[in-house]
Amino acid sequence: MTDGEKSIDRTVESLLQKAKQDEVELVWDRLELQLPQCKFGQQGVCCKICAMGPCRITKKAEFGVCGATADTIAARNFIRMVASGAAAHSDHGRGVALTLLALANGEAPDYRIKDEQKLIAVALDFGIEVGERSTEEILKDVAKAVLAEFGNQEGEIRYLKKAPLRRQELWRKQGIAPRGIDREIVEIMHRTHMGVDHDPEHLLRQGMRASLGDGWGGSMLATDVQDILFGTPEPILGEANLGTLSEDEVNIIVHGHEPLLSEMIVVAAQDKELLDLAKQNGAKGINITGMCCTGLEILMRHEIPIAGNFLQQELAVVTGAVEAVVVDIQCIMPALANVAQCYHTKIISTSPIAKFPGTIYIEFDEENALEMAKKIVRIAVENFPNRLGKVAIPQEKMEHISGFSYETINYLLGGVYRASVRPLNDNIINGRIRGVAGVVGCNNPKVRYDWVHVELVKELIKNDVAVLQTGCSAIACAKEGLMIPEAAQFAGAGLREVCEAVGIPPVLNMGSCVDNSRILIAASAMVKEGGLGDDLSDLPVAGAAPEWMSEKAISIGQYFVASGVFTVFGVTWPTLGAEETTRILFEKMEGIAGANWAFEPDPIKAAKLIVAHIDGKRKALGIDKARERVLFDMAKRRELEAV
Ligand code: BF8
Repeated sequence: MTDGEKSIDRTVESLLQKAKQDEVELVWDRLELQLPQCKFGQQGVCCKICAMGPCRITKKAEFGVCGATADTIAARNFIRMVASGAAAHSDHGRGVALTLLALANGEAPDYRIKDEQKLIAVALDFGIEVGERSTEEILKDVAKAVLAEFGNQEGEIRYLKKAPLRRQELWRKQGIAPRGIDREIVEIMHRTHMGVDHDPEHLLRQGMRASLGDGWGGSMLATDVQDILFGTPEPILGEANLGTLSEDEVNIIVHGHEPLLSEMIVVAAQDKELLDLAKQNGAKGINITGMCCTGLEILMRHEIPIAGNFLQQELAVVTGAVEAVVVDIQCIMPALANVAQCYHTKIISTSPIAKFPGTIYIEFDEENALEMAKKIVRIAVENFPNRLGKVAIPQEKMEHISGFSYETINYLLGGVYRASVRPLNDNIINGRIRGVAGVVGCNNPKVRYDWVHVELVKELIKNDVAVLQTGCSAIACAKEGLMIPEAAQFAGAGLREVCEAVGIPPVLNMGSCVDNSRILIAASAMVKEGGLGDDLSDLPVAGAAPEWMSEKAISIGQYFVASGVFTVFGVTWPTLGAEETTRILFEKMEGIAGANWAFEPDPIKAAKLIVAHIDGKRKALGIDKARERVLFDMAKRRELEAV
């Protein structure tokens, strides 16, 4: 691949050239040094869970030393990915829930309840008495109830009840309703230990169960608690891409996933003393931008610009204009520390569970959150005079409208008094909107960066499929101008008409990766609203992660599928060396959960799979022929009655 072919994002080519001049090694260089990558690992048939191995399954050696088959090995590897992904999302949920409890106990003085309505809604979901009780009392009960979901041992997690009734029954019947968030993850680690569970389908069912504990548990709780603490997102006009970095201000990038610290950094950056200090150091001000999911969290709530997605984290440092990158957890390349050595950038890690050699470590402490944030901002401000004269900020930046929480979509469609997804269902039934796709997930340097996301999304909207987005996929489409109302010009006639009538883009940014739970809630509301079947698997909807790389993406895909949503992944597929395990995932899951996985790296072909799936669902619902609503007069009604 030439530099120009590595991405459709024009910031990439220029910064790759700068990196070469500055003799900095980046993710693409390291990938090249890894080639050719191990096929056994890529296809899921390398086992290293015990010291008799590692074993690789070949035609000559069909069994591992213990006798495990390719299918057992691939299924075990696959659900270990689910376990890790579910653990990451859920531990994030636990982290914000602990802050909620600290707030209730008066131990997190810098935080507030920003959305009291959401607090009441969550309390009601948990069966917590609201009545005349004080907010503080309700808050304490909610925090304890949320935390109890992680360690629950019996029964099932509470939020499963947010799904349509038919779906809940199916989960129970299939034995995949998660009992507790942590329990299902631990059980995966137990079952995949040497010599425990060897039946591929049995293993994959546990993967479904743990993933549901993520989607309807850890992730959903993370989203709700963050909405309580920081506010439920509403539409905002934002900017995306590296052009949001500032030539003459102190640039601080917040990167990772938890908004606990970044919310405080936003506040600290407005501190008069620090702003004065910035001026004393020759800067015009303090510019906060976001990266990856932490970036999306503060973008959605504070209009903070987003500097980029996963593959731009190193490039941001290469601009030479970043005084500090403040990181918390997940998707932070350890290479950042090396790249930063060539510039003046300080990498500041903050999570007690995520340390990076070669970085400054300032441990996050919710009792002194704002003070800590100020300390971090001060380090960045004092670093401004150290810029090395190697500054090159790309021009590219794009406006976008983001902040489409489920509540906002409801309100935009139905208005304040009749907030509902009814107009969405009606437009699906009358055929203006063919269906809905959730396009989410990461970037992966193995494919042309951002291109697969953008091509897939463009093809979908061209076919009247409305697109809901989260994570790095959302940032990719924001950068490409697909999240402004004018993007309706790329949509098919029906979708365009609806977008223009409601005043929304055809591609909606719903937030970070834990916010995929918002997509589950929106889909459940579509079922409950009526007219589109009585289970999530009846809906003309689909999911996709076309440039995935992380285990979290596998957990997300698995809970989409286990929730009845057909899901297509691109790049590579981690069980291709095991025929039966792959068959269960691609063909047999439909009989268990009402949906299958699919693998298709070509975005146009992936879009075709999604459209064909949506058309199949429309046919099953009897709405495959576009119908306009006909208003019957009295004569017509009498005719009907006569029949
Ligand atoms: O959780 S999309 S690269 S940043 S894993 Fe990571 Fe993937 Fe981006 Fe957010 Ni999600």
